[in-house]
Amino acid sequence: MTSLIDTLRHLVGAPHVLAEGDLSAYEMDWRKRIQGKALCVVRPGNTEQVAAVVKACAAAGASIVPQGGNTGLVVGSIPDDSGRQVLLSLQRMNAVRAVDGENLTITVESGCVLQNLQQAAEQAGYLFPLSLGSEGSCTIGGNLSTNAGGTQVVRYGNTRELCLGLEVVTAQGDIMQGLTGLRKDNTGYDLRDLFIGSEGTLGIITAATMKLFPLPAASLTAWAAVPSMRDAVTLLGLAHQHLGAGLTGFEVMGQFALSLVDKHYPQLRVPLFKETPWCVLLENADSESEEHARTRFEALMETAFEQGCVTDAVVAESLTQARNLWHIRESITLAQAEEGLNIKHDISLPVSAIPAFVEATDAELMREIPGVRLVDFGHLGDGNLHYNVQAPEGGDTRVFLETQEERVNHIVYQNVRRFHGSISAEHGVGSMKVDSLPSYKDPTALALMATLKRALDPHNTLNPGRVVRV
Ligand code: FAD
Ligand code: 2HG
Ligand code: ZN
Repeated sequence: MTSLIDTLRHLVGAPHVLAEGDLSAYEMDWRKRIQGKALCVVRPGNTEQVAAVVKACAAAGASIVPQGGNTGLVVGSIPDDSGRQVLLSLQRMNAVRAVDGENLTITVESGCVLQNLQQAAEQAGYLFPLSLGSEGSCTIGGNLSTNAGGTQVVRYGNTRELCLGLEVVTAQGDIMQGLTGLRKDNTGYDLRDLFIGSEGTLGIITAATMKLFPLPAASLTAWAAVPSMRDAVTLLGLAHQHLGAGLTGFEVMGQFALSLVDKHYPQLRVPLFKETPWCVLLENADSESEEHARTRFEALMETAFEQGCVTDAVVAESLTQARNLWHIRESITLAQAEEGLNIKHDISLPVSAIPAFVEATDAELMREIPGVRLVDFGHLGDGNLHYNVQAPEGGDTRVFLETQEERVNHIVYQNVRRFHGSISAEHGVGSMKVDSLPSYKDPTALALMATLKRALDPHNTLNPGRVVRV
């Protein structure tokens, strides 16, 4: 294996192959649950180098774990503890290659940090709408590989819907040049969509052509107190009716989730949460004038108050206030991490089933594990809940995970099945759900996934043991 490290140094330059010192930024998962050990971390600077690295690793029989910003939440981007896997970091490949305003596209390398991509789009006068709490460190390659969702999906779709073309290095080290900005192309199988969401198991994404949108002319943000999850769903229906395509975000947050933000970040001044079990954060971004947008927004809130699905509300008066409200929402993950290790779920359900799911699952968990604390929040507009579970107050969180995680997952996943949902809407499968998937995925679909993995990566070089076992 020393000779592989030497070969890699020769291919990408010695300073870009790290084999000693503290590599925990690459080897530990974001949630600090698992620490792996890589043979080395290799940081290629261009697509040809990525291809050469893959060829060298394949020839040496070493497997590769691709990594972007290492913000993934399902342990898919760190090496195992064998000390034999090569961690391939895309971080140096972060250039914006081109902006085509007339075609409304931007072409970027996969290591481009999402926030830098958003800023590049804005500087050119356009919107790149993908938005996640981790946007300061996650990369577009990671977003594509996990088909990330975030807070604008209700209007713009998941990362998949935002992508037109991909450049990919295959498991054999060949370069698939698919960086097209075409919106229509029916020349055969859709390989782009195969790589999107494959979590680094089928190919390494090195660049992408993404869609741009006009910047909205007006944007309104409100924070509403709602008496129940059923009322939150009613409010969502009203928002669709009143705002149409102007509805860009619709997030729900439970009282306990917000109390954690209040506890760990009191300076954020969480509004309204003390008097209500649920809050909703909704956003209306419109191509119409501010005045038109405001009239429609006010009509929505008036109807919601009349119907009783909103009992109180705060409407942001400035961009700064709107940003502060979003910041509170985006801080739930960090506040939960401050509170201690926890169990995460990123489930999806038909929106209509969410109130019954929450009622049934809350009751079952509280009955089975007295004192358990439920951190419910998420992208209600997309039917996607982060149904997270925190140890009882004062309990040892590691012991809680060791003794209760399987049981908690079983209860949650059984209810997801009962209400016709999916066990992962956003974060993917990684290592954390790979052994649960066979119980919840259609067996024919799972067998086809394994067939594809074997066909594209017969030697299991790319991210083995993640998504599907072969
Ligand atoms: P990594 O964590 O480095 O990798 C993720 C997976 O993609 C791994 O399997 C890795 O092997 C693979 N991969 C990475 N880059 C490539 C590449 N170029 N080619 C092939 N495979 C690759 N997720 C959401 O969907 N919605 C959210 O709202 C959201 N909010 C978050 C908030 C916080 C605070 C945090 C910490 C995470 C959040 N996430 C969210 C999860 C995470 O940020 C996303 O999954 C993100 O897309 C991962 O990007 P990354 O660059 O960090 O990828
Ligand atoms: C979010 O929506 C992310 O904020 C993270 O998907 C969710 O912390 C979580 O469970
Ligand atoms: Zn999310």
